Amino acid sequence: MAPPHDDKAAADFAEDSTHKRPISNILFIIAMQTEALPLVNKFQLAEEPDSVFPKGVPWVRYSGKYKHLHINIVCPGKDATLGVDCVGTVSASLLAYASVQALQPDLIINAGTAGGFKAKGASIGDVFLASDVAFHDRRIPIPVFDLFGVGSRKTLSTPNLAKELNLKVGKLSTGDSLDMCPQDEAAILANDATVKDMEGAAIAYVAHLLNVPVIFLKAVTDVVDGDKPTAEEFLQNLNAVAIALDLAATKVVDFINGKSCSEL
Ligand code: FMC
Repeated sequence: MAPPHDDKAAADFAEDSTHKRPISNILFIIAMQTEALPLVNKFQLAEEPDSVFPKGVPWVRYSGKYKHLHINIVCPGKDATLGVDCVGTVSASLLAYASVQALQPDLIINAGTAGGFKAKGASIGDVFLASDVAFHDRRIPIPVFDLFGVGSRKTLSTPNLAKELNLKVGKLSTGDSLDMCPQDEAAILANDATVKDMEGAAIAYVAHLLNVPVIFLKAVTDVVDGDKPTAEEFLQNLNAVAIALDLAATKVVDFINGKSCSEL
């Protein structure tokens, strides 16, 4: 059943029997290979050459067993022409859709880096669990279409996970740019976001369409309301923060092992 939109949906979700079954199949969706590889090594996953994906796409899948869990990590891979990771909402949505169809996960984890707002308590290296996701660059100033554009959703409620692992919890805002123009800034403020990324809300949309619970683990590589240029700070911190992210993701998986969604 879908990640709930509101309190009633959340209550229905908690009642759903699939929600009470132990989780056995986890799908990580990770935008950048630098973010994914430490986790691939940690779980001793193997790259799957017999791809479940259409021929010719750059998407990469690693899979294996860790404790009682089947784990798949999928990445959008490198752009065929430019050789860089296919970051952003378009690749993330396509990959999420194809992966869920092929792999039928019990739970999706979107793990990745993000910009953080120090005014909302974020610092470099913090790992956040997102309580809510929304878009900040889909401006449609027509009644109701405006709300569709923002696409605000609650994520799967995971109070025990947040408490046990001492993770910070905050709202995540998604857009297709690394930088932030004044309109995006106003929308991020309206979304009350602590962290911003380029994939989260798109993956939440697909997860909702296909009725799969999803959680978001976002590690802060750059302080958006700080004084350093974002791109420079992002590149400087990417490797170190990827390690922090992967440590947190490992603890999350260890916590999930043997539990159902309703116990998170
Ligand atoms: N703004 C938006 N995205 C990011 C960010 C920021 N300040 N820092 N790190 C990211 C994430 C995005 O989700 C992309 O996958 C990648 O890192 C940057 O291209």
